[in-house]
Amino acid sequence: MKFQFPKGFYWGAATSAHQVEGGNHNDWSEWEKENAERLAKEAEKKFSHLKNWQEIKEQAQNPQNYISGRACDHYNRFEEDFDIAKSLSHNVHRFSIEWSRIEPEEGKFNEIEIEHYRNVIKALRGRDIEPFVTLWHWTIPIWMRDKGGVINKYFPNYFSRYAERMAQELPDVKFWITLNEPTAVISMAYGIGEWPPQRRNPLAALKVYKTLARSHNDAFKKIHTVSPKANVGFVNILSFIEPYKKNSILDKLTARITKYFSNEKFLNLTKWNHDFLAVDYYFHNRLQFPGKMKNENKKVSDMGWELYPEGIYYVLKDLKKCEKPIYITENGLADAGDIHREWFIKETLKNVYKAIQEGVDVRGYFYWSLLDNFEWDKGFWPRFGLVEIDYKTMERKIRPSAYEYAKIIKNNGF
Ligand code: IFM
Repeated sequence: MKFQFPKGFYWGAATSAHQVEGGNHNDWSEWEKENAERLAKEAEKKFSHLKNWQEIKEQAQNPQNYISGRACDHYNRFEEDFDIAKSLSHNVHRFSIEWSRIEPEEGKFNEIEIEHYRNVIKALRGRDIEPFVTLWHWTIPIWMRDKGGVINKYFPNYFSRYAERMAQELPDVKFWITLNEPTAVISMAYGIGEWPPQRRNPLAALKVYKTLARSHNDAFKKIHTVSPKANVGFVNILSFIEPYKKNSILDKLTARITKYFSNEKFLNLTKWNHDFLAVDYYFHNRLQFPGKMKNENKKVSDMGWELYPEGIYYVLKDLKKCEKPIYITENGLADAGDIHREWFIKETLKNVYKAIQEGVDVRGYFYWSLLDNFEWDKGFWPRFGLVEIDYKTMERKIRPSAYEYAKIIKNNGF
């Protein structure tokens, strides 16, 4: 075996509530209804450059594609899905709790929904799969949206009250993730302004850094008060950012500033409050002043994202100085034909292995995602799953790469 991982390494996959459960009612589900027609009309302009445009065209131009609806019906089929994860030898699974189910009205917690997530955890434990539980994977209850959502200065109070309640209700959870990829929301909702509430405003974006950082910090403390031994962190989406020309001062400055806002600022604002670092790795940004992407794009996913597995090595090396255990809580690609997935997972793992050999304390890897799912404003056509979903019949079909990943897991390496 060439790439033998440390004993006890966690191997699995991740999902998020809104993307797989179905039947959610939150700020996103409302936004989808209002924007589906527009997104379908814009599809050609946005995606016709993709090599697979002919294959996705019909779906991408259909407004229904942009409605999460029943998604994968995972809410009702989680047992079946965890059977699949078990059959693929996963020993860990990351999922999220849907806040809008738990607290559909301000201050009123729904016991039935709490019980649902208790059962989800039980189902994982019953299969010897360790749960990593995310409390906020972007969607918010309607009442919170009506108060302004994440920009409301009291958002941290509401969020940490919910987090505390969850810690009380689910005391055996060992790994809590407060927030998923806060900087993705900051940039997509408040920077670029494409996601709800589509507020393109740099000052608002700066404010949201603060409200979300406080949300994490407050939740971190509250969860620890309830469960002193729990491990609590937030998920940071970290890109490998480099200047296009190594000797250009302006390119270097562009890369430096981008790196600060996307990789470092949030971590600095939450500095003392992590038991572990959680990293989602997808992007390589080779930047030319004043912000042009100059990636080589030798291989790209179905969404046109560059496949650059070697970047994870640099991201991990950068985190070594934090001296905390690291979990790769997401890494994956949209690849409907399952052409690159096995290669991508293996290349990524080689680079993770290299970082571990150089002293970085990486303890787990979660492929994104266990299932094909609802990819936010792109809808259902991007296929990230180890398991393919037929959205008409809800049939699950394991992709060949998932079996290759299972072999790696069984051998704790390859
Ligand atoms: O689907 C998303 C997920 O919700 C957060 N991380 C990135 C994934 C792929 O875009």
